[in-house]
Amino acid sequence: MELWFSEPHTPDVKLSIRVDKQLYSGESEFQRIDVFESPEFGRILVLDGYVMLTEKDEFIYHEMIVHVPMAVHPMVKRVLVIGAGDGGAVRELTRYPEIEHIDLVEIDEQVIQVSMDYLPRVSCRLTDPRVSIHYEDGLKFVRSREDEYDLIIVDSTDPFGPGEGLFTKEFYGNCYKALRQDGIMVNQHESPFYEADATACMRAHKRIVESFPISRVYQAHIPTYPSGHWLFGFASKSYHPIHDMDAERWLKRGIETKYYTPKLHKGSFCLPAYVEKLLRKVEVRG
Ligand code: AG3
Repeated sequence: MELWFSEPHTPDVKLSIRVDKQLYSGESEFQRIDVFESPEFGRILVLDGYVMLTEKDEFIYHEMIVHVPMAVHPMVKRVLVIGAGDGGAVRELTRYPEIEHIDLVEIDEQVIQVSMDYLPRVSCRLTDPRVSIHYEDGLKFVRSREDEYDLIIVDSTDPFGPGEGLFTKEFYGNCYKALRQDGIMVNQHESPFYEADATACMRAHKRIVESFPISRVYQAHIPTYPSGHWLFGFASKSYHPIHDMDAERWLKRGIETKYYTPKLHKGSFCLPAYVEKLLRKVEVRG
């Protein structure tokens, strides 16, 4: 008998991955959590039916959400990570010795537990002494923070369900306030390709543009996400994502990556014409 996991990407398109077995299935207070084992992608973490990561391609997402801002900001000491209970973003962050403290805010304790139990290659640095885990709603957590972080990473789910609040104007405004005067915020920005995702993407971009003086979008190819073409947002109070990126400084650290390179960093901000057009539509301040 063949077992397949499918995620609908639109009402008319789905991605199916053959699985050997289901390793975990549970219902938390917030969502359904599943873990599968598959021959092509290794283990797969699924929340409410949506692929969050697979062992085979998670390096792309996690390297791009972490190393891009880290190569721009000259001295990151305090980081806030919102969502990301799988620990992938934290794993990449802990490779930087200059980072002194990481607050990880995850609403769902069960996601962290399941990742620790079934995804050790991703969650392996959640026990780093610099990491404090808070089981809280990210939206509420940032409300009370001011002038505290050099970098905020918003590693949310899609803009519905528990992650919805992490795409609001209020949230981005509070992130701005929680950042120091030269802070950077990066967020997972959905895909520009299918209509519903593109709408979410434009909505998020509009709100970020209204909240930060510098706001750019960059891209990566993530095979298991809808359309495979994924965007990230780079929002900043003072640093420019390309002009302030110091390739030499980053390379000197000797961090070994599988996807990210300073050269790719620059290229990732060069967007296809149709994506530029989509974003431009909402960039007019008003
Ligand atoms: N968070 C963003 C996943 C979005 C995927 N969407 C989908 N499959 N429809 C990933 C969390 C990784 N730390």
